[in-house]
Amino acid sequence: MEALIVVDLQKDFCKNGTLEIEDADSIIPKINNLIEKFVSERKKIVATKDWHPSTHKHFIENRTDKDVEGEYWPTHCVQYSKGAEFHSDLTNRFDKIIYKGVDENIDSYSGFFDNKGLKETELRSYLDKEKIKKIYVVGLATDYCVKYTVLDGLKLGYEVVVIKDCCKAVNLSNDDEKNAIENMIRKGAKIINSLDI
Ligand code: VGL
Ligand code: ZN
Repeated sequence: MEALIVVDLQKDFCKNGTLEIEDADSIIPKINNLIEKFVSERKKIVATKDWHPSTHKHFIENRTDKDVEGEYWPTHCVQYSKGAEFHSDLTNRFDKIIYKGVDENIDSYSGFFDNKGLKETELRSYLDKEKIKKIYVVGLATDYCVKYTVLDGLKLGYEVVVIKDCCKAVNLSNDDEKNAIENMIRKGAKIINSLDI
């Protein structure tokens, strides 16, 4: 079986969000078309949600002299906040929602594991229960949560397809999106366009 994985399409990453990704809103109609297609084919659709406690150590606002490993970000996707909601235009036909980044000390870019590889979400057990072997990944952001979800998916043995025009990158550096795509291809992901599906 195949499933669609919609990564972190939450208000805080979209227009006027606290961690706004350029042009993020433009992928929503294309993702909605994919959702319709997967619904009509009776295939499962999973969404991930970045779901941080307000005390999250990776928020710039909570930074102390004791540095944490990894990046700092503006406060975003705080549990139960408006910014953590799905974008209002996104078709909510999800069979399963995976919450990640719930630990205040450890960030979690991948939908499968936290950044230290210590804790696992329900994603793998859900996919395995549904006999899903191939996943199509879309959403935000190409160079963070999409990338790490794809790399973990490959490590776990799934066939992984990234629909590139249904993803947007943070691009803290100019080449981040390009490097992320190259990295995912090198590790075995297939990159396609939404028109090719
Ligand atoms: C993400 C930065 C911080 C993402 C989440 O969804 O790619 N990026 N938290
Ligand atoms: Zn986050």
